[in-house]
Amino acid sequence: MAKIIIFTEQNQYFYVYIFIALLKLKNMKEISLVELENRFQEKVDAEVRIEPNDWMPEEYRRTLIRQISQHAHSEVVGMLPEGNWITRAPNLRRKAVLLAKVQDEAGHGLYLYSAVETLGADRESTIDDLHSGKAKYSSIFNYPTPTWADMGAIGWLVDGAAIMNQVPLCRCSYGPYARAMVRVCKEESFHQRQGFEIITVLAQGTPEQKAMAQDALNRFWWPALMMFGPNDDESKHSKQSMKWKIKRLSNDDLRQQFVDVTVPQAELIGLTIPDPDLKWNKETGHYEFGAINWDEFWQVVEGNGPCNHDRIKARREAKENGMWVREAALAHAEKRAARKTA
Ligand code: FAQ
Repeated sequence: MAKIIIFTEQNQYFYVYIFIALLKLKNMKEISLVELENRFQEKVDAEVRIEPNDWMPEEYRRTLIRQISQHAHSEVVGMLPEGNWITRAPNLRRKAVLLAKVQDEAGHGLYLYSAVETLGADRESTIDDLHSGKAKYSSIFNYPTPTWADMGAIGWLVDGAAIMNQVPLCRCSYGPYARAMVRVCKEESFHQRQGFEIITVLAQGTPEQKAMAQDALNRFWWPALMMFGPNDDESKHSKQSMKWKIKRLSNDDLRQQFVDVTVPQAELIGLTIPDPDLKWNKETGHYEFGAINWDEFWQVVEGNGPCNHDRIKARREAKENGMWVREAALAHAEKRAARKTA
């Protein structure tokens, strides 16, 4: 039976008391949230890893889901430009190596999707976000690979840039992401060397082969610099991500490290970096480089790059065409479970 509360002189003190108690409870809740956040930051500052069952701010969780799922999508979409050359590799050794490399990228995607799941996100819906265009993936994979030299340029420059960015991520505050990165970086360093070997062989080959290597460098150099993301003052997530030690180095610092390491490699194999403003600065101990075309970067990120449409179409079709395998596996698992309970 519903009880009607009548506010009388006799019970008014009781309700005032309840009201004050509720206010206190609300305050306590706020204090404890601030306290939880402070304790979390102290842990991060003391380099204690955050694990899936630990308390974490909701925004920290969301930032990790965003970054790790975008990273996973990049690995998987990143199989496509090189996958384009598996059937046309120039010899058996090159074919076997390229096949292994592309399979490694699939593996990286799988570790990363698993890391996303530890944060409570649903793997399939993050993949659907990629297919619907809601989720981003690295801009670099929207450029075409018309020649074999592009396999060299991708390994050398794209995997080279990926390592530069991912080695600091091995010290990310979130345990599952940091641990996945350790294995990923070991494999990426093999990828970088196989790419550098391809490009070196071409650069030392016939004039046509050298021209092919130079052309690949010309096309991939600037997009590789864009991989590190917008300049620090335009990077909306960097400040908070660095405070939480998700990111350990800024976009610009990593880009500079990449330029400093890569320019001497190009010189060593007799190729020219396509940047007339590139020069060594003795005082800073770094290379100065020309202006990046950020307009092009944002166009590609927003879906208007040369291959965005084809890349997403290929991923969508892969899911649709593989659906019967999932359905068959599920039906088989259900049948087995039913047999066990019977
Ligand atoms: N492409 O505030 P920030 C690989 C977006 S793996 C597209 O600076 P943040 C292996 C960014 O998401 C390559 N979008 O963002 C391989 C954000 O948009 P949102 C992938 C980009 O997260 C090799 C907005 O711009 N690696 O190559 C890009 O703090 C060969 C504002 O930017 C990773 O994902 C971009 N390049 O810093 C595979 C590493 N840059 O989300 C196959 C992990 C920025 O607000 C073959 N990720 N954006 O809508 C990271 O380290 C970071 O997420 C950054 C961006 C550094 C990429």
